[in-house]
Amino acid sequence: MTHRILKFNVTLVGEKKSGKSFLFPIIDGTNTSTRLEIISDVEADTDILLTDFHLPIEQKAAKAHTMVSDGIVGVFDVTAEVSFETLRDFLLSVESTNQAKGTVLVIGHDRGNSPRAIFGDTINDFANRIGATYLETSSKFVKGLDIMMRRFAGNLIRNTGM
Ligand SMILES: Nc1nc2c(ncn2[C@@H]2O[C@H](COP(=O)(O)OP(=O)(O)O)[C@@H](O)[C@H]2O)c(=O)[nH]1
Ligand SMILES: [Mg+2]
Repeated sequence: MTHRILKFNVTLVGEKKSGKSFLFPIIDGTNTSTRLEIISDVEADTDILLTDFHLPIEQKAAKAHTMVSDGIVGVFDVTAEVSFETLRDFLLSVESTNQAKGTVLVIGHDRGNSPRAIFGDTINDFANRIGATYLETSSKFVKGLDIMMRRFAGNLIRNTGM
C-alpha cells in the first residue's frame, strides 16, 4: 500500500489569550498559519494548515475561513466564562454553514492560575449539541492533545471520504 499524505485546512479560533499559541506552534499574532504534520488514526497521514483567528475581533474573517476549511479547532480558557461564551456563540453562528460539520474540536484550556469558571456539564451539553469532540488541556497535561489531534486528523479523512 502506498503511503498517503492528505492536505487539509483548519480554522483555529478562540479569544485572545485563551491558549491557542501555547497549544499549537503558531507564530504569535492573529491570522497566521502553521503546518502540522499529523499521523492520523487511520491509514493516511495529514498535513494540516492551521490558521489562527482571535475572537471576537476576527469573527468575520474566521467565519469566512470556516466556509473553505475542512475543520475547526476552538479554544477557550476554563477559568474565564466570557472566553467560553465567545467561542460558543461563534460555533453556533457557523454551525449551519461550515463544511466542517462533524469535524469540530473544542479545547478547554486551564493554565492553572485562576479558579475554574466553566464546568463539565455546561461544556459537554454544548459540545454534544454541535456534535463536537471535547478535550481538556492544562499546562501540566498537554499530552492528550497529540492523541486527540491524531483522532481529529482521522475524522477529517473520514468526513471527506478520502
Ligand atoms: N505557563 C503557562 N502559560 C500559558 C499557558 N497557556 C497560555 N499561557 C501563556 O498565556 C499567554 C496567552 O496565551 P496564548 O497561547 O498566546 O493565547 P492566544 O492568544 O490564544 O494564542 C501566553 O504568554 C502563553 O505563553 C499555560 O498553560 N501555562
Ligand atoms: Mg496566539
